[in-house]
Amino acid sequence: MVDDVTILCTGDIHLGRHPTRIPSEIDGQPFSPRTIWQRTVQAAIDEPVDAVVITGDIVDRENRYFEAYGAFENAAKTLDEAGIPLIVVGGNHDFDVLPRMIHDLNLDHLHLLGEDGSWERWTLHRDGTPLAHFEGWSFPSEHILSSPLADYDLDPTSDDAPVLGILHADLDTPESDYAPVPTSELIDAPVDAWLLGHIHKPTIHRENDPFIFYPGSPQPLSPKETGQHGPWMLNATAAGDIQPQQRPLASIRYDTLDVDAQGAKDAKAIPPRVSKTLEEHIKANIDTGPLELYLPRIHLTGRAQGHAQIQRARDELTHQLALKIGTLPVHVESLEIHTKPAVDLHDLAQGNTPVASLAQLLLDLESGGPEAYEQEPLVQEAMEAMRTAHGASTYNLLRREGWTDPPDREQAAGMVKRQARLLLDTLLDQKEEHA
Ligand SMILES: [Mn+2]
Repeated sequence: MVDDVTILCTGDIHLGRHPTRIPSEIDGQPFSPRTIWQRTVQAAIDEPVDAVVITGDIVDRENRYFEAYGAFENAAKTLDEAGIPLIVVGGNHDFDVLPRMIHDLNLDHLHLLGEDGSWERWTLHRDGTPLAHFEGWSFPSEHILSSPLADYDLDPTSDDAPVLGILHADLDTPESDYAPVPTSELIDAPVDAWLLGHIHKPTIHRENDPFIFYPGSPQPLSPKETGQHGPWMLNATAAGDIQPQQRPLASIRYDTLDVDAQGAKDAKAIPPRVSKTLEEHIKANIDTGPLELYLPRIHLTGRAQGHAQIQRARDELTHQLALKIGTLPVHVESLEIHTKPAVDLHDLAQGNTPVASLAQLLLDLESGGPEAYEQEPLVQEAMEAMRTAHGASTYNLLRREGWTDPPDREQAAGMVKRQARLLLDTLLDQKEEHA
């Protein structure tokens, strides 16, 4: 009978990258992933855990020679001095720099597994008895088009200690350039738990036989990475059962929240509604412990008489929406107006006026039926214009970083609808003013 083993696990730290959309008036330095890496190491020592595991992309590709090296090194040395093993694999971002960093560091308790794309096992012992086996594979190059499990060739273990697989890979995404792996291959391998990297959103895919999960990035890095982030405490029994518990060590959090603007008469009505929704949401769903900044994206929904005015006041509103809830600073990262004017399109579509044409356009587009084809030339024209804008050299960097995709038909139709709504409501406002 072997003892339980406790592991602190995280992935995708991306040292050198900074979380996006932090307001410029705030010092971004304390929000760098390096701070959370230091917190993670401190948590490992305080517990203390039997090992720390990182599932790849420790260092961000874009900034690997600058701050990343030192940020990794200092905390790794602290861990080494505490005698806690650190077990890592390389991902698509750090396949080349990580092996070099680790060889230079030359620490006793730091283990890079599966260098050059071969499977490798390292066994943790306590008093001469195996406590856990760690099996890992590292990216040998930036792009890997096939499943690394095809090369799994390790001999079976001959004791009771749990086997933990560590792999940077893209689960159930066959067309991926980043080591596509089907869940079935992970299930078939003689491994009790799979600790994966690459996806930044923390996700448990399978509770047991085997346990499969992405710990996610310990600090979220963009508004797409919503929800709670932080490293995970994993308790593994000899039978290979895993008890996972996330430690919410991240200092920022992104979320997307709907705020009901139903019946709002003007822009003034919005801030109190946003504050109320935020307050309730934070109280009910968020462990604010180590959080130092909350960056929600707000979707305003509902039918509002003040729709056009709210739309025009968007920038102003976004700035007004910096507040504190309890002691937590909150900055609305962006405000998206999805409100609809409080009108009946069928009534408005009667007659031969600009308002009637716009109302008919909206009815056609929203019907999704054959009527929508009537408006197809307009949608195509909008798409062409959006693609031209997207292709402008100004956006070269964004495109290269993969932060922006060329607009598709659906986005063009959405844009036409939003603009038609806006125009319709503006015309109605003017009518009201003249009346
Ligand atoms: Mn990756």
